Amino acid sequence: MSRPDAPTPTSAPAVVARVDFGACVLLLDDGTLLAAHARGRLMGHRKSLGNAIVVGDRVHFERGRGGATHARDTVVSRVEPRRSHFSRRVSGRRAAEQVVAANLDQVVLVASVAEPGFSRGLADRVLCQAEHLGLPARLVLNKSDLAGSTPDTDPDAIRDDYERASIPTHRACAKTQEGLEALRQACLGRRSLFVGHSGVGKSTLLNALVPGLDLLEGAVNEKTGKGRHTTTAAVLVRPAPDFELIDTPGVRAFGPWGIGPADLDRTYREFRPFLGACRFRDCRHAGEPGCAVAEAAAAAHIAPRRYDSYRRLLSELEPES
Ligand SMILES: Nc1nc2c(ncn2[C@@H]2O[C@H](COP(=O)(O)OP(=O)(O)OP(=O)(O)O)[C@@H](O)[C@H]2O)c(=O)[nH]1
Ligand SMILES: [Mg+2]
Ligand SMILES: [Zn+2]
Repeated sequence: MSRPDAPTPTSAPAVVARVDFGACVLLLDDGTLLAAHARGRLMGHRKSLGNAIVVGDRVHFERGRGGATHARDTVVSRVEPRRSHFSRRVSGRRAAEQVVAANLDQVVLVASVAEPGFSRGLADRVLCQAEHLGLPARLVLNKSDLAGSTPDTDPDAIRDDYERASIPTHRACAKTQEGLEALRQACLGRRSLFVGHSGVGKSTLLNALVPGLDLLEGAVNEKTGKGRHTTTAAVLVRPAPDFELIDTPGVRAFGPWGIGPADLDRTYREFRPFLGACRFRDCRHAGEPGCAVAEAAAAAHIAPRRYDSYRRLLSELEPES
């Protein structure tokens, strides 16, 4: 017989909706939220990176005596193996992985066409990372009410580049609701991770997709048009069974993790038909003679702006000589 004050093990796992090192908020299958903390040994020696338990993890927990709802009394005892995850390089000089969220079905990269302006570098890095990790990705071009007519402010011009790369792209506006129904349809039946620069409207889009949700939104800086890092921690919401959205804090710069210079070409989906057709087997597509990828870009079979971004990212990934 167990002691009366022993914790009661529960078999049904819960999903981590929020986590701050060891302190978690768990989302139970019936939709209730429960505060809990993780056992020290679960956190491991790389505790400071916070990778041991991330939003989206499926965890087992034990309730304290009397089924108490106090965080101190509910303990996360086990994390189930992840079926997928999204990660990035930690910010700063350290070379380490930061796992952003786990058990994902897709990455929704949110960008805006103005305030802040579209950043091709960030978009391509996030898309490469998703591709590298085997996660489907889509691009949302928000704030279409602020659209311009240059290649980087016209959502239709941007969309053209990405759709040619087989990346589904949404022209959207959280303000006028443009494109929101299509985005909702694309997120139903899945768990989606929303990522992007600060101020592009991730939280506003989630609020628009989920009636009654009240995530904090923050005005961009009037002078710089940049966001103010309003969302400070990843949070998972489940408006309906099988419909889960994860909001994340805006990224300042996105460093890919685990992608070497030799892997990069495969993470640009539209390059694949041309890989293997270059004159040199180890061609990096950076100006070598007889390069099939460069020829495809010159003939506009590959969007030249995507090829330029590949070359830029490649030069950053290559060790300085
Ligand atoms: N004009 C316009 N403004 C929008 C649109 N969507 C969001 N905004 C505004 O953009 C600002 C930033 O929105 P947030 O939702 O806080 O942006 P975020 O991406 O969550 O930012 P972080 O939490 O800092 O990463 C707010 O003032 C929103 O009202 C849109 O479609 N059009
Ligand atoms: Mg936000
Ligand atoms: Zn080549």
